[in-house]
Amino acid sequence: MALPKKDILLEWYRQMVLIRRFEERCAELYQRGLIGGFLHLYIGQEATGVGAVAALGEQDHVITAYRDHGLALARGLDVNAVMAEMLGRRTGVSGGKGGSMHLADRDLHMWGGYGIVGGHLPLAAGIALKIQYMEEDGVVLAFMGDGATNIGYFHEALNLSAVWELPVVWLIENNQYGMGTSVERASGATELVQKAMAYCCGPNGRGMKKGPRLDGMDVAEVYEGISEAVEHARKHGPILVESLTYRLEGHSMGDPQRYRTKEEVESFVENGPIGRFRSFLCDKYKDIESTLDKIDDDMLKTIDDAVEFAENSEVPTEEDLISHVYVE
Ligand SMILES: Cc1ncc(C[n+]2csc(CCOP(=O)(O)OP(=O)(O)O)c2C)c(N)n1
Ligand SMILES: [Mg+2]
Repeated sequence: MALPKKDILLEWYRQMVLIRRFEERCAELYQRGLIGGFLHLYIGQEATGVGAVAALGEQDHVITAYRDHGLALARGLDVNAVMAEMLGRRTGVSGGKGGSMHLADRDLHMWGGYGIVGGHLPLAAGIALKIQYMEEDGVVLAFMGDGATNIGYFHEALNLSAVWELPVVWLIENNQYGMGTSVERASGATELVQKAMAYCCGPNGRGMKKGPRLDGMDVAEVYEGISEAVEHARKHGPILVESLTYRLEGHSMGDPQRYRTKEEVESFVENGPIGRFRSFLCDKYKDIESTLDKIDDDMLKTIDDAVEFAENSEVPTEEDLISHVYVE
C-alpha cells in the first residue's frame, strides 16, 4: 500500500501532538483538583489510535474502554468540548456527566469510553449487528486492552461476531500490562492475536480471521494494517488484530509503578511514536522541520484555548442530573 500524501502525514503528526499535549495538560489539571475521578492517559499509544482511526470512513464506528481521550480526539471530537467534559462542564461532549472515561459523540459514531474491562465488546457486536440488519456499509473498530482478552465478554463477543459474520475489526492494544500485571502473568497465550483461532474455521470458511501483529509505535504501519482489516471486515466479517505498544505513564494517576523498571520505560521513551514519526518525516521531506515546529506551537495554543473554554463553562445544573435518563 502506498504511503498517503504529505498533507495526510502532517495531519497524523498534528493529531498525535494534540493528544500528547492534551493529556499532559490533563495530568496537571488533575493534580490541581480540576479533573476528578479516574484519569487514564494514552501517552505512548498515540500512533495506534491515530493510525487506526485514520483507516475509517465516516460511516464506520469506534468504541473503546476507559483510555479514550486519544481516540476521541483522533475521531474528530471538538477539543474544547472534550476538555470541558474532562472538567465536568455542561459544554462537554457528554454534558459534563461522563468525564474522562465516557467521551462519546453520536454523529461521529464515537460510542465512548467504558469502565468495565471488556464490557464494551458485546456492545461493539451489537452495533455491528445493527449495521448488518439495516444493510448499512459501516464497520465497527473495537479497541481493547491486552487485559480485556482474558475476560468472558471478549470470548462471547468474538464468538457471536464469527457466528453472525459481523463487520468488526477487533483491535487489541497490547501495551504489555493490565494495571500492574504483565501479559505473561495474566494470559495463557502471549501472542494475543492467536486467540482468534478459537473462532475461525467455521462451516464454509465462516469465522474470525486472524489478522496481523502490528508495530503499534509506527503510525503508518498501523494505518496500513487497519486499512486492510477494515476492508476485510466490510466484505467478509470479523478479524482480530494486535497492536504492540507501550503505556509510558502509570495505569491511572497515582500508580507507583513498582511492577516495572525505569530503564524499561526509558527504552520506550527513546523510541516513542511521536519522535519516531517526526524523524521519519524529516528524513523524507527536506525543510519540513519548521512546519513541524509550527504544529507543535499551534497545539500548545489549542490546548490553552481549550482549558480557557472549559474553565469558563458552567457546571451541570440540578435539572441536568435527571435529564437524559430516558430517550426524549
Ligand atoms: C470487569 C473488571 N474487572 C476489573 C477492573 C479493574 N481494572 C480496571 S483497568 C484494568 C486493567 C485492564 O488492562 P487492559 O485491558 O490491558 O487495558 P489498559 O489499562 O492497559 O489500557 C483492571 C483490571 C474493571 N474495571 N473491570
Ligand atoms: Mg494493557
